Amino acid sequence: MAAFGRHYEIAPTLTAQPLSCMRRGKRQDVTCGDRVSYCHTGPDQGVIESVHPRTSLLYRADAHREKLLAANVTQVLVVVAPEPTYHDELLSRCLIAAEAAGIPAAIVLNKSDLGLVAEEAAQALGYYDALGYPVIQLSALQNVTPLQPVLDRQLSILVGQSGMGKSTLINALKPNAAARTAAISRVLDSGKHTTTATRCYPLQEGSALIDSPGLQGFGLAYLGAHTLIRYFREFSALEGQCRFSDCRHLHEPGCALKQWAEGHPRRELRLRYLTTLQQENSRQRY
Ligand SMILES: Nc1nc2c(ncn2[C@@H]2O[C@H](COP(=O)(O)OP(=O)(O)OP(=O)(O)O)[C@@H](O)[C@H]2O)c(=O)[nH]1
Ligand SMILES: [Mg+2]
Ligand SMILES: [Zn+2]
Repeated sequence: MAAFGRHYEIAPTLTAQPLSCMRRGKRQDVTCGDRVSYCHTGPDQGVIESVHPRTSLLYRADAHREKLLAANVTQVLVVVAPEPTYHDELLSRCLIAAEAAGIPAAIVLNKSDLGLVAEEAAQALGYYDALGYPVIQLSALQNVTPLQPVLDRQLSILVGQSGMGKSTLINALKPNAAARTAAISRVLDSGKHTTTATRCYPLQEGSALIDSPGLQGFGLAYLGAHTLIRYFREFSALEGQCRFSDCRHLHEPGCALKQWAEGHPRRELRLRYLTTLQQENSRQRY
């Protein structure tokens, strides 16, 4: 039900009173959404003995460390907002991680009440919509009904930068949730990293929503430099069509990706995300 540092909350059912737990040993191989075997060490305390096989695992990693985000989720919802400014590359990385984990993803554009800046963000996100990542535009402060059908019968996770309004969404969807939220910093154009635990909130029967701490980056070190292209929906069909089989899609002549992207700023941007990740992942040993 919840994971923070080496502490966990587990419950036999979504609505039961949770038990405060530690993992046996020093392993950090358990995350929110996991099914586990445990034993009681006290009336409301326990130890996690083992982690059951998962249907999905969303995680990030750099060369040194893996960080599990959630297990068994059936849907990833990347939350963005016009204020603080969302980072398009981070959004892309969240989508790549979902793609690599085989989990369907959608984008929630929050704070639609902010007017023109929200309109501009919606336009920029049209590119992802065309790729098949639905963009759901709403205001957590005014009306979250556009999200309700999307959540039905799903275990969904909200991911995104700090200050995008993930916890505010939780509170709007589940009035007694009392998830902590905090005002953004206009000076720093950022959120305040208010949420520190990953926590699962049961909604109507059969659906639940996981809130997670704001992301500052999203390392994908576990994806091989040469396989990355498969997780970019618009480029995957062009795999193997460059003149040189070892094309890095940078300056090589006859690059199918460069040709296709040329003159289209959004495509060029995504190609840069791909080549950045390729360089990142070929430099570091994982
Ligand atoms: N105008 C407007 N403000 C919103 C909306 N949703 C959230 N906010 C505000 O944005 C700020 C940040 O919201 P949070 O819900 O704490 O953001 P978060 O994504 O959970 O941030 P972290 O927990 O730090 O990752 C708060 O001041 C919210 O009131 C919205 O739809 N419109
Ligand atoms: Mg939060
Ligand atoms: Zn190429």
